[in-house]
Amino acid sequence: MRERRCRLLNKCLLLAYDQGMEHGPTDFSDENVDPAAIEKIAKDAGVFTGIVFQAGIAEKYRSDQLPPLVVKLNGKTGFHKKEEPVSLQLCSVERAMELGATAVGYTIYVGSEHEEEMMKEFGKIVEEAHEKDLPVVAWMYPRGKHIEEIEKRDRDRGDKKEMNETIAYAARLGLELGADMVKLPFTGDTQSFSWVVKSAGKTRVVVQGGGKKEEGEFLEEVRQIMDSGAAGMAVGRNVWQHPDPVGIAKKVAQIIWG
Ligand code: FBP
Repeated sequence: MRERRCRLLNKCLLLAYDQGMEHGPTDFSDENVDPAAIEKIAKDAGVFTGIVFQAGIAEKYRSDQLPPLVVKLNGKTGFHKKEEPVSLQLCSVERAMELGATAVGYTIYVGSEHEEEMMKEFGKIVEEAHEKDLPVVAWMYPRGKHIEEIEKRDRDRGDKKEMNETIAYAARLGLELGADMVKLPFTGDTQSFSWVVKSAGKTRVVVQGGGKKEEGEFLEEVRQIMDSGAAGMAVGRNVWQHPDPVGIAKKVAQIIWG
């Protein structure tokens, strides 16, 4: 494994900014709707080990002073919430490299009726990216009606046993498919998340930020995630929707790197 792939395997803090495709501009304010504002946050904070863009933004806003670029290769809109989730490849590995990517990202909706299609596409991406010595980050998100059934069974029992085991399954699936890093939801406690991290083996684990939370709650979550043995965070809204994005980014980095 050459240097470029190793770099992603260390502790990391990725700044995610692909929500414009996934959710539309609804997440944005007058300021952070401008990708240039996100670039300024990344530059001023100086703590991010990567920034996640879709190809369109990477093409128009990429600058050399930014953290290493992770180009997201697939994505979907928010218009099909009632259907089984599926997200297919929109950008090639080759194009991502032309745009300056130092890693590529891809979402698999684990448990969706379309998971096989995404796994197949992801397998080919891993093959091609690794041939070019490019690390691959897999957003492993359990979603769809089978996952909703699991959540319902957990709710009826009053625990999160099955869902936590599903997140560990998603982590393991990432390892089996050849991901260098998996991005997962947090289970909510250190004990269950340590099992998730163990299940991922040599595939490093980062955690999504999710919707904007109160600062104390968010930072406590980051502490628990790091105590579980995770490599770091891949966070968007909890940074750029914060009144002090640079300040919160530095606090997260302080927890990750101590
Ligand atoms: P956040 O930290 O803002 O949650 O970003 C993480 C992320 O995975 C993004 O990369 C992606 O656009 C978004 O969440 C998808 O959110 P969801 O699938 O929950 O709608």
